Amino acid sequence: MKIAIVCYPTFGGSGVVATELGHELARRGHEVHFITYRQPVRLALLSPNVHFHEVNVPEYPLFHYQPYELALSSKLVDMVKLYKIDLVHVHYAIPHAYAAYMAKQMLKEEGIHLPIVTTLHGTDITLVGNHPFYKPAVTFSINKSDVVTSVSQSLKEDTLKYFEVKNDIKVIPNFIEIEEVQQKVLSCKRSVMALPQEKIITHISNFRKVKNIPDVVKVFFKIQEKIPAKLMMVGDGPEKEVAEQLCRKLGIEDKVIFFGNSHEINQILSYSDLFLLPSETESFGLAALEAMANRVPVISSNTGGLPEVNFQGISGYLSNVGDVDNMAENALKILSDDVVLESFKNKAFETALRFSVENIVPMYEKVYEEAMSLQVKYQN
Ligand code: GMT
Repeated sequence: MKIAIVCYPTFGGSGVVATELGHELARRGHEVHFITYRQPVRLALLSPNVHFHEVNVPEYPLFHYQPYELALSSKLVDMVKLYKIDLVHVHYAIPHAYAAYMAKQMLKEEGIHLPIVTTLHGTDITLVGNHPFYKPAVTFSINKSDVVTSVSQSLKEDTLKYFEVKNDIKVIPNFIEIEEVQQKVLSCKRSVMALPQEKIITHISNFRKVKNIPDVVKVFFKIQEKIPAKLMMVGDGPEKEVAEQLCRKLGIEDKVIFFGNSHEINQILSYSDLFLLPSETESFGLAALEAMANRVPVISSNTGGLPEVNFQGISGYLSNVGDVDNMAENALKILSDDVVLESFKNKAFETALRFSVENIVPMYEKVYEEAMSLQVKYQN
């Protein structure tokens, strides 16, 4: 199959999932065309069957806002015609599903049918998408997609709650390439980050408000009062400064390392003992799954799709949003005893195996076949 993938090229989870999906589809023999405004951060272009087409939006003084959707839909039309693309899979509804629908309509004029698969990732539904400014367009483009998927049951329920959705939503959880994780950990040097007796606690995110960054620091503060520990803060965003200030205020700045955005996620996770994700809302929590694949137990909030990934008392623990005392208590339960820690590490890894590419990517292939068969149905 020839598949166009539209996504955000940034460090965010939706772009990472889209990129890893493209890599895996290419490995399975599909021809994959990434269409976005920059090369996605995890995209390996030197792979067979993988192509990247950049969407350019030239600056023009008349435009207060540059019309990205217009440029994207035009690029889609051109690439579909040039490469004879069978289907477009858009990740994150805004504005990708909308642009894909415009492309579909333009192609229809030329007798070309372009099936659209839309994957909802979270904030496109829970935070941004249901804002009154966007809601009619998001509802429209979800309903005009041939197949809609969501990354968790919780996100499916939120979508049905916030939008008048007419089509079925299929839940396809995010996935992890376990083998790749294992290959990347070989060169790790734990001693660079912490002393042998110190436990390593890690948080990875885009440091937005929704991640409850101050709670990460507060939980760590309570942990380090009881056991020797270091905190690795990986990622960048508006709340990073807030976290740095809080660390100084609590007098723990020498125990916290801020990495910024990193291409060495698996290396950092491979020497971590615990992962913290106390988010306000989280449709899935890909970072938690990446941690688990690296044998790192997770202390998270119990919001959104997190209970579908992190299993209470198995891969880690879940607490109510904002309950930093309970999170710290659970963290210490895991970290204070090396036998308990080892058992949680093993179970975190076993849980991650459920989300392996081998288990999940065929679900997307099935969805593509379904979207393509709708095309045949329409033509008949
Ligand atoms: O919030 C983020 O981490 C970024 C955001 C995105 O759109 O890239 O992540 C969303 O999609 C990820 C991949 O499906 C999910 O794992 C995240 O849980 C989800 N974020 C939220 O729901 C807040």
